[in-house]
Parts: sequence; C-alpha cells; structure tokens
Amino acid sequence: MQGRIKHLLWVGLACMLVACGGGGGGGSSSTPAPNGTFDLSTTSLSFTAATPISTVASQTITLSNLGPDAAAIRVSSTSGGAIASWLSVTISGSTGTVTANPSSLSVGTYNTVVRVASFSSSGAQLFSRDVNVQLVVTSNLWSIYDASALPNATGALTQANGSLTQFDLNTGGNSAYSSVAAGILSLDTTAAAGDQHFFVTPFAATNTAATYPKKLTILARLKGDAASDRFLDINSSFGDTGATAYKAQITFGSSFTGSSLTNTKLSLNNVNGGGAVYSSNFDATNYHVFHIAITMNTPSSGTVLVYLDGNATPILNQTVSSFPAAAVGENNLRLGDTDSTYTRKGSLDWLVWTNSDAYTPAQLSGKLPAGFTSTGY
Ligand SMILES: [Ca+2]
Repeated sequence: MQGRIKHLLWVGLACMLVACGGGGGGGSSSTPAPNGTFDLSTTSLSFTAATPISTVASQTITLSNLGPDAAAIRVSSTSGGAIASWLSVTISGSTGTVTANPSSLSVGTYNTVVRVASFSSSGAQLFSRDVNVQLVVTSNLWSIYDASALPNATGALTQANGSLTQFDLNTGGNSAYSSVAAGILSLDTTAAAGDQHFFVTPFAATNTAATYPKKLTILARLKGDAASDRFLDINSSFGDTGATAYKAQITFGSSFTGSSLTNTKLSLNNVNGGGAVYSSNFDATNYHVFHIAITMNTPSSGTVLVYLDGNATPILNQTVSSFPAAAVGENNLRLGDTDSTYTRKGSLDWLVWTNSDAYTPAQLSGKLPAGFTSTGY
C-alpha cells in the first residue's frame, strides 16, 4: 500500500515537471522512442557532520531535459530498493533536495549511490542517472583535554576547531599541587586547605552571545582519594559580554553529608539562594565517567543534570531558579580546587566538553571523540 501511494505521488510530481496538461488525445498504441536525455546538475554530493550534531545542511540537485515522455520520477538505490537509511531525497518541481542525517551513525565515512530514474506513463524506465553521495562523520565537536600534559602546558587542550591551546593556572595557584603521569592528572591541595588551585579556559566565543538557551555538555573521567573528602571542582560560567555572569558549581566528593569515599556524592553548590543540592551516591574509589548537561534558559536560571557512566537515569537532576553570581562577563570552565576553605585530592583521566547542546548519554553513544569511548558510551 505504501509503495503504491508513493508511486502516485511521484506521478503527480512528474506532472509538474513535464507539463502533463493539455488534452491528451491520441489513443495510439505505438511506443515511440523516448525523448530527452534527463540530466542532473551533479552526480556527486559530499556531506560532513561533526558528531553528535543530528542534522547537516541539505544540498540540492537540479533535474533538466526530462523530455515529454517522462511521466514519473523515482528515487531508489542502484538495485531499485530503498536508499540508505541516513539519507533522504525529496523532489519538488525540478529540484531534488538531499538531506543527510548522521544522528544514528558513528564516526566514519559512508558512501552510497542514489539512482534517479524517469518512467513512462506505462511504467517503463526511460532514463536514469546515479548520484554518488558521501557522508563523513567526524568527532571534532569537542574540546579535549587528555591529561597527557599539565592543563597549562602549551598545546595541552585541543579545541573543537582543532586548534591547540591550554588552560591558565589561576592567580595564586601552586604548581606543586598538580602533576601528570601516565595520562593521569593528579591534583592535591591537602598541604594547605585555604589555597585555591585550578585551571581555567574560556568557552567558545559563540557562548558569549546573549541568546538563550545556552547549553553545555561536559564529560570527565575521574576518581577520588581517601586523603581528602572532596576531590575536584568543575565550575562553568556563562556570562554575556558586559553583564553579570552566573555559574554552575559542581564539587565531587562531599563527606560533609556524612558519606564516605565508597559511598559519596557530588554537590551542585549555592543554588536557588541557598546551599548545595546533592546527587545520589557513587563509589569514588574507582574511576567513573561523569556526564554533566547544563541548559541555561536565562543568564541566571536553568537545569543541571549529571549522569554516571552513561546510565540514562541521572544521579542529579536539578532545576535552578538562580545560580550564584560570578564576575561580569565571566565565560569559562574551571577545573581543580576553587575552594578557599577545604582541600581537594583526586585524579582525572580526561575531560571533554561541547557548547553545542545539553546531550543525554543515549545521544552520545558511539559519538565521543576517538579514544575516549568508555563503558556506557
Ligand atoms: Ca582549597
């Protein structure tokens, strides 16, 4: 049934293409040779998508010289079956619109051939033209810190556009408080609880625009250390240029709720004009992938979700009517010990983020940067 409806639709479209109107007449039973050569404006199309972007811009092809005998246009694979599931083609008038949808694809290169064919009113194929379509799915959506060097070492941070930059160490930070070995960043401020020691880097320039919602997804693989009940902070500020900024402050490991390292929490600090809200428990003696998804609906309000190891159910899901204020225009990510009262000690394997969207684990399955796949992704 569906196929027949589709066929009738194509016939209708073809009438627009070849001016079917005009009175008919005839009744001849002969089958003259078809006229027209049926040309396409291109026989190859190329798309590029950076995961996990779900859509890319469509491209068009123009049909011409169909000739008077073409009564229908059909699109298929070269064997006459359905075209690739990641591709759609619609034809309106003399324009074919080709849309690639990489949302279900992993990083890689995908090639397919689409056949555009004209058919006579009796259903005989007249001409066909093939279009080679390539879709390259890349993973360069992410800003990546892989802990192969200190965060403030030159070139330690790969930005989403491929450029190499690095974090800055905060003023007052002590280089003795962090070290890197075997691809792991170790942070330890237990020598002086009052010290702050963190790395900071600005978000992409696009996040400075005063348009909402603003979105951020961060994934970090890290674990705690029994020498300190708190092991790391990840703070994100979302300031518009010249305006008061607000920040999401997350602290991993919070024994002040009475938990231990084997049964600890993370906290989202100073929200809704009050104190912290806490996640459900996890085991901070082992590495976990923490997945933070933030949506700012206004400069000072939004939602924060934190997922653990790719599980669909978040360990924290908080609607925030007011985040704590930061400095005017502050628009950056902070990693380390931002606390002037308590210590931090912990280890970080890697950290990646994107300002593209606030993704769920399912949306990121198979779409983390190469080499960063983990349990749950
Ligand atoms: Ca401190």
